[in-house]
Amino acid sequence: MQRPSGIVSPADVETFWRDGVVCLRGVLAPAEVEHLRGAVTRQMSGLHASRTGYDFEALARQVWNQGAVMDTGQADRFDMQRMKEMVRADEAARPLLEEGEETGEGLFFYDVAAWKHDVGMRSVAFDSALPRIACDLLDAAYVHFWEDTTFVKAPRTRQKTAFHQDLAYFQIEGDQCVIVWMPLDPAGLENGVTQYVRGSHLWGETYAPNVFISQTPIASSPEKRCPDIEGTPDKYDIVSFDVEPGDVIIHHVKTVHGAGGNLSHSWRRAVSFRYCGDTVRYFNRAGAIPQFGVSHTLRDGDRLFAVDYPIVWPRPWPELNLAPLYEYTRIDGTG
Ligand SMILES: O=C(O)CCC(=O)C(=O)O
Repeated sequence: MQRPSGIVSPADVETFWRDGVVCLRGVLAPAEVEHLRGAVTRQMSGLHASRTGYDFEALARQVWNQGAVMDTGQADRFDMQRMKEMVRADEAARPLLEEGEETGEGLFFYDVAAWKHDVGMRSVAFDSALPRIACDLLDAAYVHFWEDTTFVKAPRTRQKTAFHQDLAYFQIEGDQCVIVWMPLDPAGLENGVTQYVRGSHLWGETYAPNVFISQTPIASSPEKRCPDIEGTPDKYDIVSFDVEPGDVIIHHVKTVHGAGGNLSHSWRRAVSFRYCGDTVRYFNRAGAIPQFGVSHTLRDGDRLFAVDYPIVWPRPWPELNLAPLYEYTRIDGTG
């Protein structure tokens, strides 16, 4: 049944703050799921020409292969050669692969910031029930949209997503921030649904970003390495949910999480949205992953008032659709 727009129950709020993660069923309408699928299909179609799209499984093969020259096509958001050197220099690094035969058919597609050019993605990010849900969970006065990220694992993808904490990936200070993970296909452990370390948002730690395909921390981050969750899973209270398109899993920005590969015959497409509340401040932290196409001039400590981080809840009036207003916003800051 469709959840009434934007309503989270007190039990949902309690679960979120206790566990650092909550699964809400039937939040997105079928048409909204279709918008996301369309956006992801367009992103994937452009992989070879894209500046922001990567196949992390192919890159992982190159990282572990001594001779390989890193080939990222047109994508220039990460210095992959540097990343390869970082992983090589890390004595604890190991490939994070599901056991099984290497078929070469896998694909771990990663892309960001489709909201800037894809009205379907933008309409779900801005005009679905999600902004209000984020605002209610965070008990925020208002919420900004920070960014969308796409994570697709094709059938026969062995590459796992290394466990990590999101906070130090972002140029923010404060933890009034949620990440909404939306499956576009039925997802469970067999095809790589996300897994969360329950209560890890309360550990009082900030962990360095890692490179997703290995636990190797980004060298420029001053934060400590995330514990080896994959290597010692029994030590942790790891939770996951079997989900259908339309369901959403929302985690706190400090909740440690990761995902398996996808050895099943079905796709595991997912989009993830990040929302920040009013107490979050801009912080250009060392080691954070550079954002694509931002034009702001925010300084550390500033509130997130910038065209790059639209306020998406509350709306000037509840029925106003915000997505069309951003058609006219140039993302490169020149117009
Ligand atoms: O889908 C995945 O593999 C990872 C998702 C994730 O890390 C996130 O949404 O923050």
